Amino acid sequence: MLLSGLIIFEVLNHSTSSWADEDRLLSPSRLEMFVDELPDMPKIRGFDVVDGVPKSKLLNIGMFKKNWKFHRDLPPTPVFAYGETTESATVPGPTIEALHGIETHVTWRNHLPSKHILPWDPTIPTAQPTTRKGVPTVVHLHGSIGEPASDGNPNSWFTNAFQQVGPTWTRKTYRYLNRQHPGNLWYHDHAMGLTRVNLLAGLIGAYIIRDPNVEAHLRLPAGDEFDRTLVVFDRSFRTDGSIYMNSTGNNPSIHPQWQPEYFGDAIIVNGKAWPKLTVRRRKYRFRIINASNARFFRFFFTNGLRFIHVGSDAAYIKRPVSSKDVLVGPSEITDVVVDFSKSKSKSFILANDAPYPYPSGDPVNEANSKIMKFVVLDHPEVDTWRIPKQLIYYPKADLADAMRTRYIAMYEYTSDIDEPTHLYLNGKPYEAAATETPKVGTTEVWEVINLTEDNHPLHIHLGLFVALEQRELVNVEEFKDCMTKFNDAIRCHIGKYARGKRVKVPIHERGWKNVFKMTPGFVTKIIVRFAYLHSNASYPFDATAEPGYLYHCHVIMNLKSVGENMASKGLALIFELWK
Ligand SMILES: [Cu+2]
Repeated sequence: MLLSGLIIFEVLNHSTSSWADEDRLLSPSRLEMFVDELPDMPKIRGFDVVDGVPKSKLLNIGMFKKNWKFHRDLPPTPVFAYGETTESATVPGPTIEALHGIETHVTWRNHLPSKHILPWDPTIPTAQPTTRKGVPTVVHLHGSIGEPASDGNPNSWFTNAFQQVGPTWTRKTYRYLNRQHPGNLWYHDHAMGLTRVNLLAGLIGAYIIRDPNVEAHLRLPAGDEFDRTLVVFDRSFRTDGSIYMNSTGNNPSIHPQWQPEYFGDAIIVNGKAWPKLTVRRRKYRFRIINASNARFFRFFFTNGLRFIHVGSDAAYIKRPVSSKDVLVGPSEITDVVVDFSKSKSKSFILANDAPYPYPSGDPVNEANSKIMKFVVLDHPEVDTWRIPKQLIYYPKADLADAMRTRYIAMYEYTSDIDEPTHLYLNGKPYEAAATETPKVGTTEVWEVINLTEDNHPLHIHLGLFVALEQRELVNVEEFKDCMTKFNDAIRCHIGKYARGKRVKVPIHERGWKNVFKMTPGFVTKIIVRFAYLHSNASYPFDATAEPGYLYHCHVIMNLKSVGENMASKGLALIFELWK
């Protein structure tokens, strides 16, 4: 197996002062908060039931251009939306509900027009149809353990009616095995160079794998009313309702349009800006997905109500953990229970205080510090849901089992004007040959060295990992100089530098994850497992097949590359940055 990591990510320039058509930008203060009800996205069952027996199902989900109302007082916004029909397509898309052990097959169909609704930058390696017509798309199911050909490789893109396809495209219908542990996933576009704009346009949606055999006895809040998915992201709008995206790059002479990170001031939950939800005095479960391109959220309730964590990313944690706030990076999922019977106020706000970019960017403002409002009904309720003492335990990763240690360094390169131009993983461009070769069924230690200024959520496809330790680097500039020269953590004596303070992994993030927030100036040790968690079984598919898998930073910018040159038996993981 081989695993090639290359990241090219960049750090942002989110300064609003450089916006050329600022006059057309809608001030978020023009939109009254908490006027729209929180919608629930349509649900699509990923299986059939025949004579009481669940059976595999084929879904047809399209991508459509349509108008979407993000707020009562905002004109309709042109978006790209997932759905079974144009009429039923939504932003975010429908929530797919899959059943453990029953396959869901999806034919993802591109019905998009010949031109994109957002500016994209041709100087970034980008999927480009030879006809120059059509919007390339490809769907990745984040958190899925599945075959490479159904993983949504950035070069497996396709345009409307499959008229044009990318170099690694092989199939119209993706096969999701759903043999993994139950939990929360999400699907989103992953097309080369267009991930950032395709997500901004609306190509995102939730996917839940349920396993009643191991979940029912937990008696966590269940059913449409008490078990809800919240897809949260930030956007800016123009006065005509259209999505605002700066189209002047931060390094105009190098990338005319490319902005390394996107931040919007309006906070959208399930497709509405700052919605409200009336709740009963009882427990609810919220599966919260941060679908922003670059914004971190540190959620908290203004009345001090607590989050009771039951899962992180796609897996349950061992036992519930209570906290006052929760930091959720781009692409991360937090799964919590909130007990509204404990609320001391009739209404309160789910708020955010994470600087952007995180952690050392601008402080939040009036608009982006608010997420949504909760109104609690007066009358007491009999609550049959509970919070069990134990959730689901998956065997721990044992360091002694680790086959080897890899060092993964994130570097940032800047231009003459000190603006970021690109970020590499291990100093290699995206197109470089894969250098690492993990084996299916094994465990490895990765030491992730973040030499950039920003926190970067690292996401690994296929494998799951546990974050063990975060250790600050001392004399980081000296170490960076050496690494920039030699790109070799051992030769640069990493041990001499990785001896600053230790920062503990938050208790609710100590389970198996597929994303972890890599603190700048720190080395984070993770233990990665390439096997099923619940059974320890190896994969029932050839994980070494082309076109491999990626690992990447989930501050969505653009996917900068998936090497064509991964060895034929490679489990190629490539860094992307979600910017
Ligand atoms: Cu993923």
